[in-house]
Amino acid sequence: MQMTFRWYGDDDKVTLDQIKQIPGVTGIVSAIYDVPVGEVWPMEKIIALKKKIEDHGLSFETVESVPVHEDIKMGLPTRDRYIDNYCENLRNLSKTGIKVVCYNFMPVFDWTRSQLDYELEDGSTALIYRQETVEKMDPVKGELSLPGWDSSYTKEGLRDLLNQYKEISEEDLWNNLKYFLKKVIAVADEVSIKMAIHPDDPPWSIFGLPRIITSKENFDRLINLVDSPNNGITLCSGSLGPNPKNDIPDMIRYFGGKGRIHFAHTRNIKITGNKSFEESAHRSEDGSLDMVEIMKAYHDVGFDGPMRPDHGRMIWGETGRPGYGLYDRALGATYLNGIWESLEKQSK
Ligand code: DNO
Repeated sequence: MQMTFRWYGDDDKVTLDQIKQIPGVTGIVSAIYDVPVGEVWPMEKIIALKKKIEDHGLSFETVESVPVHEDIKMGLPTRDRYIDNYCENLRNLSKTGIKVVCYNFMPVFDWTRSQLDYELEDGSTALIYRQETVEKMDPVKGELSLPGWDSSYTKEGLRDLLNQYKEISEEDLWNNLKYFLKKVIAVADEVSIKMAIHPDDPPWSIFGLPRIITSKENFDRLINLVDSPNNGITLCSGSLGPNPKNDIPDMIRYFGGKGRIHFAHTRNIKITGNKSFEESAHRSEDGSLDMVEIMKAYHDVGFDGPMRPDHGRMIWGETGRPGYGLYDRALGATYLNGIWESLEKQSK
């Protein structure tokens, strides 16, 4: 396992100098953020990003994410151009030493929360999701808390997009994913890039949109759409965890045993009701997931890919990008590294 940390580039309040000082963090996960979704990332931008990271003594082998254009998810005739661009990105990334590419296939909205600054008992703030609040929200009116969303849509653009999705069923989305993967995995095979789909967060439909990457069964269907070792997953415990039916250690053993987990997002959540949860601190005691069992499953399957701590709370007065401050994620990385060290020693 290689412990990594997500960095949003020069606009990130958290600096590479700070990340470098977190014990045991040796790699950066990043992306090119100023190119519109669906376009080709200029090679010089990729090279400059890699150089900056490596100049800080950190490695850069995982991209999160190369986003998938909505026309691909909707299966529009224009999708082929965007798929060609996607393949071009993979070729370019592989030339600069990238080994893993994370992406998602969530229609319109990436990860979604009902509040970004909910105050927990200890005075820290966290992101939370309450189904009853989300049900009352109208995304077109801009009432959503969308930390990870492409906010470039106008109100009209968003309304049109949501209307277009009314015609698209879960099965349509599966077909569109298959069409995408057939072309993209062929290139991934050619250039040795491991594709790692991120599960839908939360793992159920929101605003009536189809969502399919939500469970063990669906991950299994995904890896069989195109049967290549490069067609794999990002196992995100915090995205899958809000559904108590998702047995995360079992999924790690199953997909890790098949060599299909290419990237691990490891964080805890606390289930607070039906389809409701808070993003807790990483420790098992603070949330609903057993983090030792999760790390043990990774250890048992010999996971040797990149892992990162995931969303942190805001603590010690820190302000910044929701979920992506420095302090709590650094504590998370250290906690996970501690469990890993203990597992390593016990297995010798
Ligand atoms: C949230 C992230 C997601 C993830 C994308 C992958 O914090 O895990 O936004 O990067 O879904 O494409």
